[in-house]
Amino acid sequence: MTKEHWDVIRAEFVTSAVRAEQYPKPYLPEVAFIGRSNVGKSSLINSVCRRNGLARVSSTPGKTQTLNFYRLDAKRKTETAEDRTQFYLVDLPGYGFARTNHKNKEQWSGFIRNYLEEAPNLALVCQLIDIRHKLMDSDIEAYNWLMECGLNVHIVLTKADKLSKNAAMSQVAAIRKSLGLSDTQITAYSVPQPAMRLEFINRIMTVLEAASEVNIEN
Ligand SMILES: Nc1nc2c(ncn2[C@@H]2O[C@H](COP(=O)(O)OP(=O)(O)OP(=O)(O)O)[C@@H](O)[C@H]2O)c(=O)[nH]1
Ligand SMILES: [Mg+2]
Repeated sequence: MTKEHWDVIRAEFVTSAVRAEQYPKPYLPEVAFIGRSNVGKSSLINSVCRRNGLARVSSTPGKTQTLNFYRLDAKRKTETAEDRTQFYLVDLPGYGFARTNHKNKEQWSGFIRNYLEEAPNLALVCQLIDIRHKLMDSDIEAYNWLMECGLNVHIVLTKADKLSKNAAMSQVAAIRKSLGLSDTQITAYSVPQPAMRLEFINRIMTVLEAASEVNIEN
């Protein structure tokens, strides 16, 4: 990372929502995290924000039950100035047990679908997949549906510490190929390995800047 990288310097929980009128104001660009239950969405938010306990984590699937909005302040030092901006991270309930779990099915056909299909400020969806597993039908279904919605998607392969470095790299290559992604649309991530954090934050910021979504002040 160069001196000019972005870092997240502040994060706070703003609100939980299940209906559009509960989405927070002021509107800011949003980055949503989706993936199977237990894949590590809430843990990734805590890692990006460097705040354990900001988003609730559990070893039991189904912990997150609402759309949870976190407001982040990001900063970048350039040679002549200091840039600052704000955006929301949005933690979503997991998918994957929708077929067997009535409540999860209702959430996915209801407020989660509404949010992803209609959110006008949604600049990027990070779809998380456990690096140890092959793509599951529910992952492929979700990915195809996000594409149909015309959303920008970045794939994050979580729990990279559970594999050797070589095995992790092979998984990145295999999933990249199956989904037909470019190099910049997929990253591996591991919460206990903080070296990946800035790389990931800067991938997000590149997308937000390219979409001219962020209001950069200096
Ligand atoms: N080893 C390892 N464990 C992780 C990592 N990320 C998350 N976990 C563990 O995975 C489990 C699930 O994490 P959560 O962050 O609650 O997962 P979630 O996707 O938010 O789950 P739901 O809210 O139920 O959909 C917890 O036991 C975490 O400690 C990681 O990078 N490495
Ligand atoms: Mg969660």
